[in-house]
Amino acid sequence: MSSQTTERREKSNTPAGGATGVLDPPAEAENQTHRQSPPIEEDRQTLVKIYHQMLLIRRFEEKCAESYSLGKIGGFCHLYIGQEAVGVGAISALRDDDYVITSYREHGQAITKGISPDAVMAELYGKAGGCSHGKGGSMHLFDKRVNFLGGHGIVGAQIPLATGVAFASKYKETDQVTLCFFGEAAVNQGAFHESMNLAQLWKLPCIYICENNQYGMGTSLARAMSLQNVAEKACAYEMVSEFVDGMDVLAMRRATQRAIKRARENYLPTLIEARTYRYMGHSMSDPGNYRTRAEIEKYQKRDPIKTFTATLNDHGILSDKDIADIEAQVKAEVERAVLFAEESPEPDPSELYTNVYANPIEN
Ligand SMILES: Cc1ncc(C[n+]2csc(CCOP(=O)(O)OP(=O)(O)O)c2C)c(N)n1
Ligand SMILES: [Mg+2]
Repeated sequence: MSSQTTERREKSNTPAGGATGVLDPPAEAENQTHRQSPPIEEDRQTLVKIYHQMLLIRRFEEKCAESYSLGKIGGFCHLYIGQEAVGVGAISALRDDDYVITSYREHGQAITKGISPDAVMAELYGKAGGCSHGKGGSMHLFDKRVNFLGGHGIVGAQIPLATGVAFASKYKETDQVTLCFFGEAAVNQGAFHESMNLAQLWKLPCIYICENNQYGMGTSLARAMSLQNVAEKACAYEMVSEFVDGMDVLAMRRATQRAIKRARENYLPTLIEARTYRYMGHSMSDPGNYRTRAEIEKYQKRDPIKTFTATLNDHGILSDKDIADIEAQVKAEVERAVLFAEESPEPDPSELYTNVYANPIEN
């Protein structure tokens, strides 16, 4: 092993966090973060759409938390609050016919890909008007019409599925790409490594986005992963990878655009590590005793929505009035989604076995 390799490994293996072992962004990313977002190149319409989507999913999920506490949403419910820039920035770079597949923390990505907030909220309420007809709930949102392929509850399960979808696109000679989101705890699964190997070997148009929010349930990354800079793992497969500040929506968009270009033009996969943070517990039933309020507040200071609001305001793209108008519009959209969910009927008992792919045991 060369001394250079040894040195890199030693550096990577050193937990960079404090008492909790939480990772800060690597030094170069920290500089980028504090320096500025990338220069703005997008037109106003695109920027307003991105802003609107981030705010919509933030307010939508605040309402989810409220409805869950009132007992209107049952089962598990994992919120994305704090991570919005990752999903919105990445999906904003896609074409409508591209695919998105993700984990159970997917309300925001589902809405951004084009499922209506009404259909997502109704699904959380377990109602017939939900995008999975009330049978999936929070963790299993699907809509083939917008190429949103779930919503998967098994950690890492979506990674080989995404690889298969990308294989199909290449086989059929379409130029569609697949965006696959997963948490950093999924990276320790064998399925991640098997997928990376085949995607690079077979040159598949798949973009793997690791949302490194630094915790898998209550376990910090430092306690569970030997090489904690996830992007570096791509070198084992000779795959291109990139580290991105996941609190910066435009940085996410640019990195995804670069990956899409590689995927569409040359059928090449990419691994993106987006370092981010979730403000809420792992799920609604998590009291979060494994981390401090100070740690959460540290990340809230760099809140992706607040930062983007300031950027757009500073550049004269959104006035104070525009910001207030969008806030009011979003509030109305969320209220309408709740009303839709409340008024939507319960699934009919006759629907029990439709679209269920388990064979009943035959006697
Ligand atoms: C194969 C498997 N093992 C364990 C679990 C239980 N589990 C649910 S979420 C989770 C943590 C996943 O963390 P991460 O991948 O970082 O995603 P995040 O929740 O942070 O978005 C675990 C261990 C599961 N659902 N599937
Ligand atoms: Mg995580």
